[in-house]
Amino acid sequence: MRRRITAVLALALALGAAGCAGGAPSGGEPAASAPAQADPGAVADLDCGDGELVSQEMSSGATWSMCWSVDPKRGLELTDIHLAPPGADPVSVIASLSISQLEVPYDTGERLTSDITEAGFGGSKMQTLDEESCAGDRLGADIPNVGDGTYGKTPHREVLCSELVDGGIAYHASDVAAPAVGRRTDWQLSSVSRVGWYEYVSQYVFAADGTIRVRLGATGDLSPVDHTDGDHGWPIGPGETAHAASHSHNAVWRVHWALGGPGGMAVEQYDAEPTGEHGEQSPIVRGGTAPIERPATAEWVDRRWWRVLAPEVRNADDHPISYQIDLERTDSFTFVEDHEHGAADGYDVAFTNADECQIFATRNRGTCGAGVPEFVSRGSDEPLDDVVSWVAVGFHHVPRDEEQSPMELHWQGFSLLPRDFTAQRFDVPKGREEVNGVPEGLWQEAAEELEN
Ligand SMILES: [Cu+2]
Repeated sequence: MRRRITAVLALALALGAAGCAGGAPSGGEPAASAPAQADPGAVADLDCGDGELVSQEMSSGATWSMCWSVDPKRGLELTDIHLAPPGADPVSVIASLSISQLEVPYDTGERLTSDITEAGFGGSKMQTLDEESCAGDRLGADIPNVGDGTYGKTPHREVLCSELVDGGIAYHASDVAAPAVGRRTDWQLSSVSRVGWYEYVSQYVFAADGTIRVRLGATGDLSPVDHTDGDHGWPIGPGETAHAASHSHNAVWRVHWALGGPGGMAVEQYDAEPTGEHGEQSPIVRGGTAPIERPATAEWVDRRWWRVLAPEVRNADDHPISYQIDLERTDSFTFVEDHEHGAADGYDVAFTNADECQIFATRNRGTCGAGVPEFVSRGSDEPLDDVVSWVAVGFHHVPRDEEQSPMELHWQGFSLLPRDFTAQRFDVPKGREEVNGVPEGLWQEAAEELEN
């Protein structure tokens, strides 16, 4: 309860600060699904169970709220993620979000770890934060030293860092019609887990515009026992000595969506292809979406992206609210485990219906399948509805001299972008309130002036 009050207090302070900074948000339209209430409390009223509620008002006037907890295997898990546009009620976005496997195969073929299912990011692997590792608020949780806490001690430790940072320029736009410059805040939630010689930062960045950036950072030390030759590593000692073995960090996150509420969702893939025809000035490219109706895996190609949408929940422009999965062009991979279990190709993203037994992307236990390719094939004749996205982001790590020692953090991840969550941006600056579609009046005159 104390945490809740602290969060609300922080919210009031943030509101005050936003007011002083000027540029008060005004134009964002609430998503149509939000039930009308006398007092649109921006913080979702959540029952977090064993977890804790955290919330943050952003520079745009939007408010994020969610529960956080620590799973012995998956480490930091965020649940019931809600986003309230400025002046509107919170809208459900994600039911649960966490990493679901981190596989590290060495190029020598001599080592393979599945860090989430073997070691885990929670329990004693999760590091206690201090002033150096967290410049924001350090939040505590009961972290069992052994398994789920049935045995051993369960100390209360500060393991979550909640940090509101300057996110740089949000927009910088034409001084012809209505000059506007604005900065934005980013809210970072992160934890640190030690697995072997590596230390991993699990980070989720909630941005003022509704974007969610999912990140895994790796630091610590290169393995002191994995050295090889020039074909499988890189010399990090003097001359041609100490070839540290190259390896991959194969990460998959599980995103269980609850866009506009649980279930009732759909998935689409967008593609755009050059037609081979040329217009007056440029090649003609044709693009559009196609439904992914049943569980499936998909691979990234140029110009391709996916979105999860709530067809029944509409913004003020009558567009279904959705979130886009943006892979930010990273290394593709096929899990070694999957390949050994008959999967011909890897995937960049896969879609399944939620099943509480389907938790780990590989080495999943139970009768519901050993990993994502099996989850997909088992569910392939049910229509997608209660959508889970499995997002795969790899990083082929060739060690560098500078990584001794310790290793500078290197990051891999992806973004989830709101697409049509609201009819306009959350924080419409003065003079742009009416811009929604083809702009009129002053804007047309300005456009004509620019053309001439
Ligand atoms: Cu590495």
